Amino acid sequence: MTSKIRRFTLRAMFAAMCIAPLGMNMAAHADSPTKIGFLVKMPEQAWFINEQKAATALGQKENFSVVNIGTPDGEKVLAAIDNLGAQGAQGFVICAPDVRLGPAIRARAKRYSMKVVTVDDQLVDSSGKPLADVPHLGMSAFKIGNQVGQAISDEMKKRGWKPEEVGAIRITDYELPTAKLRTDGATQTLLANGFKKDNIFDAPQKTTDDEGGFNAASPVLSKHPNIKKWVVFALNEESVLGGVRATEQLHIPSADVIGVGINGAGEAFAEFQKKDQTGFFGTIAVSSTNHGKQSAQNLIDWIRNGKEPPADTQTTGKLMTRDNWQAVRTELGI
Ligand code: FCA
Repeated sequence: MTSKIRRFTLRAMFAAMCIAPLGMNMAAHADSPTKIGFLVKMPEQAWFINEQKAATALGQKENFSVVNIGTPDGEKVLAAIDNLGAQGAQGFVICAPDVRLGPAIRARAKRYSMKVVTVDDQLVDSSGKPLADVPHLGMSAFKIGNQVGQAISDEMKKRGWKPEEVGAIRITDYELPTAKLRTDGATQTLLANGFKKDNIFDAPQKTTDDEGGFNAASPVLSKHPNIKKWVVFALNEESVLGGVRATEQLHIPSADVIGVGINGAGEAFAEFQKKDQTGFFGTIAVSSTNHGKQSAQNLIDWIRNGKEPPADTQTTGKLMTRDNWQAVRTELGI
């Protein structure tokens, strides 16, 4: 009898030991917030810092956690997806270091049944066509480029510059479709406003940051010492700032330079706060906060409610200069 009771007690204890961790696990799973990744190509750039911050803040409000990862090359992207898979993440937002990684990224996400949405840079397949089944949110690139061209043209007129005496440094990245659309848009508007086609010089950049802009612009400036007035444009303000720094290096007076960027993030704010105006005239500000928040929201709604995000959301921008930057910044919640 006693041995029977003991056996029973032992069995019950054993059963309890087996069930307890299982039960705890299930409870932990039900309580633990949904987890997503937010992968960006340049984690040091203010634009991407803002996006990740906004996604994280939304997660705190809506009970999901965001794993922010910097993925400057293809290997890091794949390692990050593996890492997210191991952590049980259910999806990720990505701005990839190279949009042609599209099929590889999609395949790796599928391995872990993770959902993917892109932000800023849309993934493409091997023939350069956008991946239609990966929802995207990005700038209305060509239109924002048009705004860059208009801002430059207006400022040229205001300064009374004659088109024949002005050169343009077009800092380009033709491997990245959104970048090409932006500089194409700016070019179209400049030409429509009477800019001389022959005075536009291409400066291909290796990286889409200040250094990339500086290195691209310097040789173009050196090659044309006869041109005294310059305008500078590119896919983003970091690159334009690099171009403006190159004009400073050659002692071109800031009054003879009109640089207009795109983004409206930390570096532009720092530039507007300098005591004297530099060659950086302005930037078309887009809300990085909104990009981060909305792309994360789209992904979460997809994971939680099965609501597939719109295939392609395009955002708008607003000219920001020294005169209005604080107001625009507040308006866009940057
Ligand atoms: C690209 C650029 C970034 C930002 C983003 C919206 O990824 O590299 O600077 O402009 O598009």
